[in-house]
Amino acid sequence: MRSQVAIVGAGPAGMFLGHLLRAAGIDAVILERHDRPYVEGRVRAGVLEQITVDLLERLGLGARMRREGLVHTGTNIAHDGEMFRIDMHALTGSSIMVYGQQEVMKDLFDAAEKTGPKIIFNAEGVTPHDIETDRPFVTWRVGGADFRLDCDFVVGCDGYHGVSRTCIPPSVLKVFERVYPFGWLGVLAEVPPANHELIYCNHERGFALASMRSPTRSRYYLQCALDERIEDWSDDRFWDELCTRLGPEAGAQVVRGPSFEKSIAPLRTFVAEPMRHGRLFLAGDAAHIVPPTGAKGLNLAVSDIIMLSEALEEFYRDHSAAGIDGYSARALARVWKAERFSWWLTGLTHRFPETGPLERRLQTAELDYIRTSRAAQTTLAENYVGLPLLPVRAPSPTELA
Ligand code: RFL
Ligand code: PHB
Repeated sequence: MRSQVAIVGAGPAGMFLGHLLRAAGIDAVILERHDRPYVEGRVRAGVLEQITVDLLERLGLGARMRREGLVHTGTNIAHDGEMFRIDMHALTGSSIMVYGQQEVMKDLFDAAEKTGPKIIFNAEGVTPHDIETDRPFVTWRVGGADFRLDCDFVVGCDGYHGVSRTCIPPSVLKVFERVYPFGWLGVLAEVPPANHELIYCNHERGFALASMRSPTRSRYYLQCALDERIEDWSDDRFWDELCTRLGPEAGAQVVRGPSFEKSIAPLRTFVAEPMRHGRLFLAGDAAHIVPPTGAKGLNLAVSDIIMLSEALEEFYRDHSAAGIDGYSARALARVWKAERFSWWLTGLTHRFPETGPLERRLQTAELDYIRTSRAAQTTLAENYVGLPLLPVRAPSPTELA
């Protein structure tokens, strides 16, 4: 088999890239370890930045999102029972879209069934070869039979636990990592959300987040210990703890009901550099992980893919390697800013083992500063709705003054 590009992984990064390349007339095959129901069934991201919304529209896949997605012009921060709103739209001109990753994946897979790109599910033992040459290839097995795909480029969109990153020699790969000393216990329930917008909550017992998937489906998270067992969290215990952390006002709006998904996710800050080695590129969670506090993971995968597809188009259309040579540095410049934001918002809103009375006063002071400063709210809002794809020209000192 031959294609111009081999993509490992059919998560958001792999599927968006496959569709973008197909639209540009570049042929790609996607190799996915699991089947479609598994990839589509994972309950993950809920918040799309404008770049992700725009990309779905550009690919002609925006109709259901426009109908069913919820546009949020603001977000809320609660602190020990008090809540304030950040009007993102007034501060930045942009909003966010609440439309679950499961819905995004359904739209991407449905379209692929009609138009391509080609996806090979249940591909076991996917292995990239000869990535340091001009003739890389990928091998895998399905149902005991061996397959090989020759290609010009391999793109690793295979997430944090994927195989692609391991193909970059340790002497080349630099890894930056922090594992947080807590996780998020997440619950999905078929009940109306407590609030029409999200609430990020700092409470002395730990962080909580009130989110949603639709006007009738709520998504809630509680900061929990890493060794916590799901079995110890009955629905009643979850709702009680959530209401305590959200405080009397927002807590009173919580509608309780049976949960139909409950899981614990670890939190990690992770970046692997460079995002290209020879004919192998990394994109999305394969190259970087953010703690979910800023809702950046899926959106970062999308910004990588936009940059990489532009670079590959330039390679095939103009016979220029400038784009692919610049991909890693260009993508990492945006990745590190999103990493910084997610790390900062996690630090501001969570309880750490070292959080004593001093650290708590400092968190309170910073939250109060954000509540009362337009400049601080603008900084938060700009990062939350998503930074531009291209670095903004630095203003001169006189322009700043
Ligand atoms: P994915 O989604 O992990 O997909 C990788 C795909 O590669 C396949 N794969 C392989 N295939 C073949 N061979 C191999 N050896 C393979 N190894 C792996 C896997 O089966 C899988 O299908 O990575 P991708 O595409 O980079 O997408 C990243 C996003 O999924 C992730 O960043 C977000 O879900 C993160 N995230 C959020 N992001 C947001 O932008 N907004 C949010 O509100 C948000 N909330 C979240 C989140 C992630 C969470 N968890 C559970 C990690 C909330 C949570 C709780
Ligand atoms: C979600 O709805 O799953 C969600 C929303 C915002 C976040 C993280 C997760 O920051």
